Amino acid sequence: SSPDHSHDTAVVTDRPGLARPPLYTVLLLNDDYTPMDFVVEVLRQFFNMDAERATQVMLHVHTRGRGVCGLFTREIAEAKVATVNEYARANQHPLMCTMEQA
Ligand code: TYC
Repeated sequence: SSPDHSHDTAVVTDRPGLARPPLYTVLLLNDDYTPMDFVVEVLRQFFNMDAERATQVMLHVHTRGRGVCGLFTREIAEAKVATVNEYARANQHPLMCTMEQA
């Protein structure tokens, strides 16, 4: 009869050096002061969203308190968070961007 390959998946796929890195969720938090237009522009500029998607995400954050901007590797997520928070502060808005392991 045929050999049983049903347990071979890990042996074939776990090639050294090719493991996928852990992913991090980058989030925007709601606040009472940052203008909606500014949040939409942040999502378009730094997360490559079109106007419709950026508006959806902004309204989700506005109504639910937080929302997902995207999934990234740790270094990219850290850079996005720092860039957004620095941009918000430079424009004197309290907008907060954070990250957590997915
Ligand atoms: N709540 C803000 C307002 O009413 C809008 C807002 C949305 C602020 C999303 C932050 O991450 C945010 N102007």
